[in-house]
Amino acid sequence: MSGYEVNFDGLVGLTHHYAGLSFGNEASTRNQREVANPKLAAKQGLLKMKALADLGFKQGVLPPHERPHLATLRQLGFSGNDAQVLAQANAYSPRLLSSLSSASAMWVANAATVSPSADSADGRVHFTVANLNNKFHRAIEADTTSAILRATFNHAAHFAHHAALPQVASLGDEGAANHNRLGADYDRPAVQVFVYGRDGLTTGDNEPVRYPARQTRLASDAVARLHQLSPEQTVFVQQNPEAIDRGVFHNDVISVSNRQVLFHHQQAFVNQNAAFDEIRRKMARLECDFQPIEVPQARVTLDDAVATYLFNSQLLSRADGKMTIVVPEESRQHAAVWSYLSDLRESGGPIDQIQVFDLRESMRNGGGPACLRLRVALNETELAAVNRGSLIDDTLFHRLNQWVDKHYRDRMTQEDLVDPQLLLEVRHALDELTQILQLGNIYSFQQG
Ligand code: SUG
Repeated sequence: MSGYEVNFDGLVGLTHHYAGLSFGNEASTRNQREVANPKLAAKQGLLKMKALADLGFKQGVLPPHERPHLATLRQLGFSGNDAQVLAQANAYSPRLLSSLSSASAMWVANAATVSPSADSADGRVHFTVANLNNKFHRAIEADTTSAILRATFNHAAHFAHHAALPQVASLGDEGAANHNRLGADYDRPAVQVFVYGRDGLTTGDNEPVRYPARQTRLASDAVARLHQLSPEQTVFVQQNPEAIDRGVFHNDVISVSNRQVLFHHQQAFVNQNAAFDEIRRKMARLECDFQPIEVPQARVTLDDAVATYLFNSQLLSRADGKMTIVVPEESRQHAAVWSYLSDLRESGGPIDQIQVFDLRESMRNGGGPACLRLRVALNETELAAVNRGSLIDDTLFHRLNQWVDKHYRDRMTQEDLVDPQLLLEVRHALDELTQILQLGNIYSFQQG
């Protein structure tokens, strides 16, 4: 094994709450208006980062966004001082204020699509910020995400940054959550698999009918072009529309890759066999065997997959060449899924360890272990060019924990968002965080 997969996790923001904003994401709808605990949410995320760093995996962190998002509220015509803007927006529509206060930027698997330098013609790591066009509360993430990624990967010789695709439905792009990479090593050429839910140009017959397909083929094609990927190293696969209609709103809820392995559900893709033949053929050109691990419907149903987030797992390569699977507590609590995982561990295959994390606060909005991380495959030189303050070690973990203790509330509902004091708390905390992470002034409130 050579090169590194560095997982950058999103730190949960101070306004984390349950707003029911994501139609098609069943947990989000089910838990609308429940009381959230931002402090606990942030600490659960930090514990995952720390535990994986302690196990020897490279781990980074990406900061939350400013919420409520005053700039968008002003763009919508609310005016006066900040407190007045909040009061007007709340009087107009508490749901609108809630939408512009979501901490959804924590799910950084949707921040961008990332292509490692080994695959791109110009030998740089490419990032395209996701436009997240399908949901208003997420579409407003793009500008800040762009500033954060540019500050974290701030070296033009190594890192190429692309703006989000135009904000139209036909170019809907949800980032790395719909992207897998299959190959021998992180710093050697591999095959990139782009998964889309609908075409974007034409209305096909084979589209979901109940829930939206967020990612379009048109967007995936554009990202592959921007990242200078060769057609011989890319595969475009449609996600099974039935799975989307059952609540699989991103591909990372039904499949996950690492190196040569694709861990996936039997009903994940359209024309699954043909897609796998293409992946196998393209990997063979790179002298790598494809190793799909298919979970049959008879053992884990689509509904079980959505309820437990079995596939929203992280597959991490250890120094001994074997893999650890990182799953949420909900997978352990489910008899059929846990029995499957236990058999997988004993099967003699590449995945022989299971790590379980309690991420309940994020899970209740439909975000599991894999949603919370952005994978960035880097070689040694590129790793050295990453902003030092963004990589988790003991010292940073303790500082971030203290920072959370100092600034976060342990209870958050929609009613709290109108409080101008909350906005001040958020800005004060984020200002301090940019210093801890040494990111410079990335927020618009720091520029004024
Ligand atoms: O976009 N939930 C997010 C969850 C994203 C999960 N990410 C991946 N699968 N990679 C979404 O649906 C819910 C917010 C609310 O309802 O309060 C939300 O945005």
